[in-house]
Amino acid sequence: MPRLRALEPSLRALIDRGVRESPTFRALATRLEQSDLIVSLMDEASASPGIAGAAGSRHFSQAFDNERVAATSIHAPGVVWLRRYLTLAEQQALVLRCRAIMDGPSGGYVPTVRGGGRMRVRMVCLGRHWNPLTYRYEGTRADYDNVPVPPVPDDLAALASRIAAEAGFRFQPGWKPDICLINWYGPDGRMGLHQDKDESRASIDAGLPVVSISLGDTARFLLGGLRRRDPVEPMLLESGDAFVFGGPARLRYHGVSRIIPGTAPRELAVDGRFNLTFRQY
Ligand SMILES: O=C(O)CCC(=O)C(=O)O
Repeated sequence: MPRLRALEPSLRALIDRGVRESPTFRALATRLEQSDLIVSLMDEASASPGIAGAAGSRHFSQAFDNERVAATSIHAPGVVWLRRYLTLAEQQALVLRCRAIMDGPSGGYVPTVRGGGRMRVRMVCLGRHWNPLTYRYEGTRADYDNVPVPPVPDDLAALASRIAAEAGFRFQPGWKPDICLINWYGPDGRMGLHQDKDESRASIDAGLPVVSISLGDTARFLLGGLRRRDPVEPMLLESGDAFVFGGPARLRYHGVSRIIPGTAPRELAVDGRFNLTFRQY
C-alpha cells in the first residue's frame, strides 16, 4: 500500500494534464485500481473537469470501454490476463445471452458435489455436462434432470478461440473449445480452490488453455500453484476481463474467494457475476 500511495502524485499530475489516455496513466491507474486508494481518488477526480465522465465513478474499469484491449498482461508463464478485453456493448450482449441460458428451460442449477455439499454458484454447462458427483463430463445432466446438454454456440467458441490466440496460444491453430461452463455468483457466491483436470488426458497434456470471461461484479480470484498447498495470489477479475491459463499453468489451482457487490458496470444491471470458462475436452 505505501508503494501504491507513492504512485498517487504521478497519477494526479497526469489527470491534471488531461492525459488520461496515455499508457503511463493506464499503467498507474491499473496498479492503483487494485487498492482501495483508487476509490477515494476517483471520487475526488469526479469533481475534476479533466476526468469527469471518464473515470469519475466507482465503475472505473469501464472508463476505457471503447478500446479493444486496454492492457495485455502475461501474468506468469502460461497465465495471461487481458484486462477490459470486452467492450461494454459486448459485455451487455453476453450478459443477455448468459441470462437467457441460465433462466432457460435447461438452465442453471446449484450442483451438489460428491461429499454432499452444495456449490455456491448456479451452473449450466454447454457442450458437455460436468457431473459434480463423478467429476466426469457427459452428454446429459445425469446428476440432476437428465436433460441433454446443448452445444457451445459457434460465436461463443469463436470468441474464446480469439481470446486464446490473443493471449498467445497460437500453437494449436485448430483449438476450438467444445465445453463452456457458465457460473452465476450471487453476492455470497464463491468457488473453492481446485484444478480443472476433468478434460481429456490429451487436452491437459497438450496444455490446451482454459479461457475465462468475467461479467458483472468483480471477483476476488485466487491463483495458486500446481500443488494445493502452494501459496495463492489474489487477483481482482473485473467485468470484461478475459483470463487464460494453459501450457505450464494448465493445472494451476484456482478459485473465487468472494464477489465484491456493487462493482458491476451499472449499464449491465446485474447484482452478481457471470463467469464463462471454455475448455476443449
Ligand atoms: O469464476 C471463475 O473465475 C472461476 C471459475 C472456475 O474456476 C471454474 O469454472 O472451474
